[in-house]
Amino acid sequence: MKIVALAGGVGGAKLIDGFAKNLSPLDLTIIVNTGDDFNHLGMRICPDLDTICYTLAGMANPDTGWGRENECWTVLAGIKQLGGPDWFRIGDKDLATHLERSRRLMVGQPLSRIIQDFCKSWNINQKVLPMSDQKVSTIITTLEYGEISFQDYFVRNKCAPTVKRIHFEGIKDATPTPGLIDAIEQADAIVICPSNPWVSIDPILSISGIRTSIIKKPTIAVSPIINGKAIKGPAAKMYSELGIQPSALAVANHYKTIISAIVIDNQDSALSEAISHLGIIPFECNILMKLTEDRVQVSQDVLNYIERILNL
Ligand code: FO1
Repeated sequence: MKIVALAGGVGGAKLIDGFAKNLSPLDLTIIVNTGDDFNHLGMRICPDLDTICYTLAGMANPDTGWGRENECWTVLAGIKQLGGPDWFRIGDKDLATHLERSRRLMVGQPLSRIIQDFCKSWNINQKVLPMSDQKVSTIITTLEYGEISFQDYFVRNKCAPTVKRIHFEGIKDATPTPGLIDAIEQADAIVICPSNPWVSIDPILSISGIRTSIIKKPTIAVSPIINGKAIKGPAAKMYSELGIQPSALAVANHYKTIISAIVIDNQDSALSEAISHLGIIPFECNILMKLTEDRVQVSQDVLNYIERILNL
Protein backbone atom coordinates (compact mmCIF):
# COMPACT_ATOMS: atom_id res chain seq x y z
CA MET A 1 0.00 0.00 0.00
CA LYS A 2 1.47 3.36 -1.04
CA ILE A 3 1.24 5.99 1.70
CA VAL A 4 2.01 9.68 1.65
CA ALA A 5 2.29 11.10 5.16
CA LEU A 6 2.16 14.78 6.09
CA ALA A 7 4.30 15.51 9.10
CA GLY A 8 5.79 18.14 11.35
CA GLY A 9 8.51 17.38 13.90
CA VAL A 10 8.55 15.18 16.97
CA GLY A 11 4.88 14.00 17.06
CA GLY A 12 4.89 13.21 13.35
CA ALA A 13 8.26 11.48 13.50
CA LYS A 14 6.97 8.82 15.91
CA LEU A 15 4.23 7.68 13.54
CA ILE A 16 6.62 7.90 10.58
CA ASP A 17 9.03 5.64 12.48
CA GLY A 18 6.19 3.13 12.92
CA PHE A 19 5.29 3.28 9.21
CA ALA A 20 8.94 2.81 8.29
CA LYS A 21 8.92 -0.42 10.29
CA ASN A 22 5.64 -1.65 8.72
CA LEU A 23 5.97 -0.59 5.07
CA SER A 24 8.46 -1.15 2.29
CA PRO A 25 10.57 2.05 1.91
CA LEU A 26 9.27 2.43 -1.65
CA ASP A 27 5.73 2.68 -0.29
CA LEU A 28 6.36 5.58 2.08
CA THR A 29 6.74 9.24 1.10
CA ILE A 30 6.86 11.90 3.79
CA ILE A 31 5.96 15.52 3.08
CA VAL A 32 7.54 17.64 5.77
CA ASN A 33 6.66 21.11 7.09
CA THR A 34 9.35 23.74 6.54
CA GLY A 35 7.45 26.67 8.07
CA ASP A 36 9.52 26.22 11.27
CA ASP A 37 12.76 26.78 9.33
CA PHE A 38 14.81 29.84 10.20
CA ASN A 39 18.22 31.46 9.96
CA HIS A 40 20.33 31.21 13.07
CA LEU A 41 24.06 31.80 13.66
CA GLY A 42 24.40 32.36 9.91
CA MET A 43 22.94 28.92 9.10
CA ARG A 44 19.64 27.65 7.70
CA ILE A 45 17.99 25.40 10.29
CA CYS A 46 15.21 23.00 9.19
CA PRO A 47 14.05 21.41 12.47
CA ASP A 48 11.19 19.24 11.21
CA LEU A 49 13.12 17.82 8.25
CA ASP A 50 16.05 16.99 10.53
CA THR A 51 13.79 15.42 13.16
CA ILE A 52 12.15 13.17 10.55
CA CYS A 53 15.48 12.23 8.95
CA TYR A 54 17.30 11.58 12.24
CA THR A 55 14.37 9.42 13.35
CA LEU A 56 14.34 7.39 10.12
CA ALA A 57 18.11 6.99 10.32
CA GLY A 58 17.83 5.77 13.93
CA MET A 59 20.04 8.58 15.23
CA ALA A 60 17.49 10.89 16.89
CA ASN A 61 17.90 11.92 20.50
CA PRO A 62 15.45 9.61 22.32
CA ASP A 63 14.94 12.06 25.22
CA THR A 64 14.03 15.21 23.27
CA GLY A 65 12.85 13.71 19.96
CA TRP A 66 14.82 16.46 18.14
CA GLY A 67 18.58 16.66 17.58
CA ARG A 68 21.07 13.77 17.57
CA GLU A 69 21.59 11.00 20.11
CA ASN A 70 24.82 10.97 22.15
CA GLU A 71 25.27 14.63 21.31
CA CYS A 72 28.17 16.85 22.49
CA TRP A 73 27.72 20.56 23.19
CA THR A 74 31.23 22.03 22.88
CA VAL A 75 30.32 24.60 20.20
CA LEU A 76 27.18 25.76 22.05
CA ALA A 77 29.23 26.24 25.23
CA GLY A 78 31.77 28.28 23.23
CA ILE A 79 29.00 30.45 21.74
CA LYS A 80 27.56 31.04 25.20
CA GLN A 81 30.97 32.05 26.56
CA LEU A 82 31.25 34.63 23.78
CA GLY A 83 27.83 36.07 24.64
CA GLY A 84 26.16 34.60 21.53
CA PRO A 85 22.61 33.18 21.35
CA ASP A 86 22.42 29.83 23.14
CA TRP A 87 18.63 29.63 23.54
CA PHE A 88 18.39 27.36 20.51
CA ARG A 89 20.43 24.32 21.43
CA ILE A 90 22.47 23.11 18.49
CA GLY A 91 24.70 20.15 19.31
CA ASP A 92 28.05 19.47 17.66
CA LYS A 93 26.85 16.52 15.56
CA ASP A 94 23.68 18.38 14.53
CA LEU A 95 25.83 21.37 13.59
CA ALA A 96 27.38 19.42 10.72
CA THR A 97 23.91 19.05 9.14
CA HIS A 98 23.18 22.80 9.37
CA LEU A 99 26.61 23.82 8.08
CA GLU A 100 26.58 21.49 5.08
CA ARG A 101 22.95 22.33 4.23
CA SER A 102 23.71 26.07 4.44
CA ARG A 103 26.81 25.68 2.25
CA ARG A 104 24.82 23.84 -0.40
CA LEU A 105 21.93 26.35 -0.28
CA MET A 106 24.49 29.15 -0.71
CA VAL A 107 25.79 27.60 -3.93
CA GLY A 108 22.22 27.36 -5.23
CA GLN A 109 21.18 23.76 -4.57
CA PRO A 110 17.45 23.36 -3.87
CA LEU A 111 16.50 22.12 -0.40
CA SER A 112 14.75 19.02 -1.79
CA ARG A 113 17.94 17.94 -3.59
CA ILE A 114 20.02 18.52 -0.45
CA ILE A 115 17.64 16.42 1.66
CA GLN A 116 17.66 13.68 -0.99
CA ASP A 117 21.49 13.58 -0.80
CA PHE A 118 21.48 13.66 3.02
CA CYS A 119 18.99 10.76 3.07
CA LYS A 120 21.30 8.75 0.81
CA SER A 121 24.26 9.42 3.13
CA TRP A 122 22.17 8.39 6.15
CA ASN A 123 20.84 5.23 4.43
CA ILE A 124 17.26 6.47 4.46
CA ASN A 125 15.37 4.73 1.66
CA GLN A 126 11.98 6.39 2.13
CA LYS A 127 11.27 9.54 0.12
CA VAL A 128 11.51 12.64 2.35
CA LEU A 129 10.18 15.76 0.63
CA PRO A 130 10.29 19.28 2.05
CA MET A 131 6.89 20.85 1.32
CA SER A 132 8.55 23.47 -0.88
CA ASP A 133 11.97 24.57 -2.07
CA GLN A 134 10.93 28.19 -1.53
CA LYS A 135 11.22 29.79 1.89
CA VAL A 136 8.03 29.82 3.97
CA SER A 137 8.12 31.21 7.53
CA THR A 138 5.44 30.61 10.12
CA ILE A 139 4.74 33.88 11.92
CA ILE A 140 2.85 33.95 15.20
CA THR A 141 1.04 37.14 16.15
CA THR A 142 1.09 37.25 19.92
CA LEU A 143 -0.67 39.46 22.43
CA GLU A 144 2.57 40.21 24.26
CA TYR A 145 5.17 40.70 21.49
CA GLY A 146 3.20 41.24 18.28
CA GLU A 147 4.54 39.22 15.32
CA ILE A 148 7.33 36.79 16.16
CA SER A 149 8.93 33.94 14.25
CA PHE A 150 7.93 30.38 15.08
CA GLN A 151 11.17 29.45 16.87
CA ASP A 152 11.02 32.70 18.87
CA TYR A 153 7.58 31.64 20.00
CA PHE A 154 8.27 27.93 20.46
CA VAL A 155 11.80 27.68 21.83
CA ARG A 156 12.87 31.15 23.01
CA ASN A 157 9.53 31.96 24.68
CA LYS A 158 8.59 28.33 25.45
CA CYS A 159 5.10 28.74 23.83
CA ALA A 160 4.09 31.08 26.68
CA PRO A 161 2.85 34.09 24.62
CA THR A 162 -0.87 34.25 23.78
CA VAL A 163 -1.52 33.40 20.12
CA LYS A 164 -3.81 35.80 18.24
CA ARG A 165 -3.12 34.79 14.65
CA ILE A 166 -0.88 32.49 12.62
CA HIS A 167 0.24 33.15 9.07
CA PHE A 168 2.79 31.79 6.66
CA GLU A 169 5.10 34.35 5.11
CA GLY A 170 6.10 33.51 1.54
CA ILE A 171 3.28 30.98 1.09
CA LYS A 172 1.86 32.65 -2.03
CA ASP A 173 5.13 32.28 -3.94
CA ALA A 174 5.84 28.74 -2.69
CA THR A 175 5.29 25.77 -4.97
CA PRO A 176 5.35 22.07 -4.06
CA THR A 177 8.76 20.41 -4.41
CA PRO A 178 9.32 18.41 -7.62
CA GLY A 179 7.62 15.01 -7.40
CA LEU A 180 5.38 15.97 -4.48
CA ILE A 181 2.08 16.20 -6.39
CA ASP A 182 2.98 13.02 -8.32
CA ALA A 183 3.56 11.19 -5.03
CA ILE A 184 0.12 12.27 -3.79
CA GLU A 185 -1.51 11.22 -7.06
CA GLN A 186 0.14 7.79 -6.94
CA ALA A 187 -0.65 7.16 -3.27
CA ASP A 188 -3.37 4.77 -2.13
CA ALA A 189 -3.98 6.99 0.88
CA ILE A 190 -2.78 10.14 2.63
CA VAL A 191 -2.08 10.16 6.36
CA ILE A 192 -2.01 13.36 8.39
CA CYS A 193 0.35 12.60 11.28
CA PRO A 194 -0.45 13.64 14.88
CA SER A 195 1.41 16.92 14.37
CA ASN A 196 0.16 20.38 15.29
CA PRO A 197 -2.68 21.20 12.82
CA TRP A 198 -2.06 24.99 13.04
CA VAL A 199 1.70 25.19 12.61
CA SER A 200 2.85 21.83 11.23
CA ILE A 201 0.11 20.68 8.85
CA ASP A 202 -1.62 23.92 7.77
CA PRO A 203 1.60 25.29 6.18
CA ILE A 204 1.79 22.15 3.98
CA LEU A 205 -1.90 22.35 3.07
CA SER A 206 -1.57 26.07 2.26
CA ILE A 207 0.89 25.53 -0.58
CA SER A 208 -0.73 25.95 -3.94
CA GLY A 209 -1.92 22.63 -5.37
CA ILE A 210 -1.35 20.41 -2.32
CA ARG A 211 -4.81 20.64 -0.72
CA THR A 212 -6.58 20.19 -4.08
CA SER A 213 -4.54 17.03 -4.80
CA ILE A 214 -5.16 15.60 -1.33
CA ILE A 215 -8.92 16.17 -1.56
CA LYS A 216 -9.07 13.61 -4.38
CA LYS A 217 -7.49 10.88 -2.20
CA PRO A 218 -8.68 8.82 0.78
CA THR A 219 -7.19 10.78 3.69
CA ILE A 220 -7.00 9.86 7.35
CA ALA A 221 -5.75 12.02 10.23
CA VAL A 222 -4.38 10.89 13.58
CA SER A 223 -5.41 13.24 16.38
CA PRO A 224 -2.59 15.07 18.18
CA ILE A 225 -5.04 15.77 21.00
CA ILE A 226 -6.13 13.25 23.63
CA ASN A 227 -8.67 14.11 26.30
CA GLY A 228 -8.45 17.84 25.48
CA LYS A 229 -4.66 17.94 25.87
CA ALA A 230 -1.96 17.98 23.23
CA ILE A 231 0.22 14.87 23.24
CA LYS A 232 3.16 17.29 22.94
CA GLY A 233 3.59 20.99 22.29
CA PRO A 234 1.18 23.91 22.16
CA ALA A 235 -1.64 22.58 19.90
CA ALA A 236 -4.29 22.55 22.67
CA LYS A 237 -3.17 25.95 23.98
CA MET A 238 -3.40 27.37 20.44
CA TYR A 239 -6.94 26.02 19.97
CA SER A 240 -8.04 27.66 23.24
CA GLU A 241 -6.36 30.98 22.49
CA LEU A 242 -7.94 31.02 19.03
CA GLY A 243 -11.36 30.54 20.65
CA ILE A 244 -11.90 26.81 19.97
CA GLN A 245 -12.22 24.16 22.68
CA PRO A 246 -9.32 21.75 22.11
CA SER A 247 -10.40 18.17 21.41
CA ALA A 248 -10.14 15.40 18.85
CA LEU A 249 -13.48 16.74 17.55
CA ALA A 250 -11.89 20.16 16.98
CA VAL A 251 -9.11 18.41 15.03
CA ALA A 252 -11.70 16.55 12.92
CA ASN A 253 -13.44 19.87 12.27
CA HIS A 254 -10.11 21.49 11.35
CA TYR A 255 -9.54 18.91 8.60
CA LYS A 256 -13.18 18.28 7.69
CA THR A 257 -12.84 19.34 4.04
CA ILE A 258 -10.04 16.86 3.35
CA ILE A 259 -10.34 13.80 5.60
CA SER A 260 -12.66 10.84 5.35
CA ALA A 261 -11.55 9.34 8.69
CA ILE A 262 -9.76 10.25 11.91
CA VAL A 263 -8.02 8.05 14.45
CA ILE A 264 -8.77 9.17 17.99
CA ASP A 265 -7.72 7.80 21.35
CA ASN A 266 -9.88 5.31 23.27
CA GLN A 267 -10.20 7.98 25.98
CA ASP A 268 -12.12 10.16 23.48
CA SER A 269 -14.72 7.58 22.47
CA ALA A 270 -17.48 9.94 23.67
CA LEU A 271 -16.59 12.22 20.70
CA SER A 272 -17.14 9.54 18.05
CA GLU A 273 -20.79 10.35 17.50
CA ALA A 274 -20.17 14.07 16.95
CA ILE A 275 -17.29 13.20 14.58
CA SER A 276 -19.58 10.89 12.59
CA HIS A 277 -22.05 13.78 12.28
CA LEU A 278 -19.33 15.71 10.41
CA GLY A 279 -19.34 12.90 7.84
CA ILE A 280 -15.97 11.63 9.12
CA ILE A 281 -15.38 8.03 10.23
CA PRO A 282 -13.90 7.89 13.75
CA PHE A 283 -11.57 4.98 14.57
CA GLU A 284 -10.63 4.44 18.20
CA CYS A 285 -7.44 2.89 19.55
CA ASN A 286 -4.51 3.80 21.80
CA ILE A 287 -2.68 6.59 19.93
CA LEU A 288 -0.15 7.54 22.60
CA MET A 289 3.31 6.47 21.38
CA LYS A 290 5.58 6.22 24.40
CA LEU A 291 7.61 3.19 23.31
CA THR A 292 8.89 1.96 19.93
CA GLU A 293 6.34 -0.88 20.16
CA ASP A 294 3.57 1.75 20.36
CA ARG A 295 4.83 3.41 17.17
CA VAL A 296 4.65 0.08 15.35
CA GLN A 297 1.22 -0.73 16.81
CA VAL A 298 -0.37 2.67 16.09
CA SER A 299 0.97 2.75 12.52
CA GLN A 300 -0.28 -0.82 11.96
CA ASP A 301 -3.70 0.20 13.31
CA VAL A 302 -3.74 3.19 10.93
CA LEU A 303 -2.83 0.92 7.99
CA ASN A 304 -5.67 -1.45 8.96
CA TYR A 305 -8.12 1.46 9.12
CA ILE A 306 -6.96 2.61 5.67
CA GLU A 307 -7.65 -0.90 4.30
CA ARG A 308 -11.13 -0.63 5.77
CA ILE A 309 -11.80 2.77 4.15
CA LEU A 310 -10.44 1.54 0.81
CA ASN A 311 -12.80 -1.45 0.95
CA LEU A 312 -15.90 0.58 1.74
N1 FO1 B 1 13.43 22.55 20.61
C1 FO1 B 1 13.51 23.08 21.85
O1 FO1 B 1 12.52 23.06 22.59
N2 FO1 B 1 14.69 23.65 22.30
C2 FO1 B 1 15.80 23.69 21.54
O2 FO1 B 1 16.83 24.21 21.95
C3 FO1 B 1 15.74 23.09 20.23
C4 FO1 B 1 16.86 23.03 19.40
C5 FO1 B 1 16.77 22.36 18.16
C6 FO1 B 1 17.89 22.23 17.36
C7 FO1 B 1 17.81 21.58 16.14
C8 FO1 B 1 16.59 21.06 15.72
O3 FO1 B 1 16.52 20.43 14.52
C9 FO1 B 1 15.46 21.18 16.51
C10 FO1 B 1 15.54 21.82 17.74
N3 FO1 B 1 14.42 21.95 18.57
C11 FO1 B 1 14.51 22.53 19.79
C12 FO1 B 1 13.12 21.43 18.15
C13 FO1 B 1 12.34 22.31 17.24
O4 FO1 B 1 12.67 23.62 17.17
C14 FO1 B 1 10.83 22.14 17.42
O5 FO1 B 1 10.50 20.91 17.99
C15 FO1 B 1 10.12 22.17 16.11
O6 FO1 B 1 10.37 23.28 15.33
C16 FO1 B 1 8.61 22.00 16.31
O7 FO1 B 1 8.20 21.04 15.41
